[in-house]
Amino acid sequence: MYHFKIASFLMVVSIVLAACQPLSPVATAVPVATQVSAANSAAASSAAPKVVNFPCSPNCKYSDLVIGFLQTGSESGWRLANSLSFKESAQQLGINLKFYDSQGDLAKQVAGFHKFNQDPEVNIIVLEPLSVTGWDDSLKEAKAAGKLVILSDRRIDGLEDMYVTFIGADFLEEGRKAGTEMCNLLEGSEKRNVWELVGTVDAAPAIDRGKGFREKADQCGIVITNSQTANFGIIQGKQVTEAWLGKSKDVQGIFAQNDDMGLGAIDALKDADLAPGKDIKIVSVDATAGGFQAMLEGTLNVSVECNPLLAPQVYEAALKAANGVEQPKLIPSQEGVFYAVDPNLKEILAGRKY
Ligand code: GYE
Repeated sequence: MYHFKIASFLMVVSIVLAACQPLSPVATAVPVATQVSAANSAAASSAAPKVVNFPCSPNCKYSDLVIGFLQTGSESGWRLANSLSFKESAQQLGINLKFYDSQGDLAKQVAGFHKFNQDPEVNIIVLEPLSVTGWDDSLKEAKAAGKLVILSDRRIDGLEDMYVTFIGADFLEEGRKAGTEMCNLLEGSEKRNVWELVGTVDAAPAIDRGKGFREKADQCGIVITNSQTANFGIIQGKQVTEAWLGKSKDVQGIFAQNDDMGLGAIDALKDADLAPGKDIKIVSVDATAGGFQAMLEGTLNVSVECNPLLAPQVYEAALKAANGVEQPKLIPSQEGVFYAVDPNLKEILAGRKY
């Protein structure tokens, strides 16, 4: 029940945070400090703006940006840290942020996109997409409305010319790292049956991490004997694992596509009197505080980092876009891998923000 305590705490935080959100997903404005000096806007407005819809261009400042942020929901510890990164950085930089919580519902996220396209105040839209497809109309409408669009956290399929840049992780590489670690952990093992807890269906991290993991797993004789979505959630991670344990205990490893599902699996294994991290090796992705706690406890063996603190890079790209600065289509985030056997794990955790 240990992780349930951690996770319940994280969940309580998320539920409290979610509870603060109005029932129907509406954009909540984050208060800002306005720093626009009259001189700047006067100077900027005399010359033709470099970018349509930005009278201040090419001398825009953060306080000229009104950003409509389309968040996926509050499904995991990673997501909470990611939302906080956007709210806190907006406050620090004086950006007017309209935060939209899609509550894990793609239709609501598309509706939120339309709402921002129609909002005359919004000049930049940041999308963290629940799915890799379904954005053609939203992006066309944004272009017609002169809104600049930035993808954060997750990629979409194609449509590169419809958004400024994508800032986030290489999920395929995260999957490969996880596969390599599971191969190493099962090296001496006679059998290599692995169960996979998959993230939200059609979401880029779920698709790419699974692909990357299989690339490496196939090379070391790992057999994936169960694979099912648990929507990046701890509760579903536990339920899915319990159902599998009800049928068989012939498993040597569990690949959880995020820490939260991994914590759920660990609780299910404990309830079944199995020893997670020992009898059954566990590899997950995110490296959040919850994942670190489990590694320190020895129930999680490895967590591949996925950095949620994307806001500073996204806001920097937004300001450059407003000022007409060309940017690469992909701006990767920096990430590592963390091990339960690392003697410095406690110190590392003490210095982390998530
Ligand atoms: O791994 C998971 C979250 O999109 C990278 O979404 C993100 C993933 C992350 O729910 O914890």
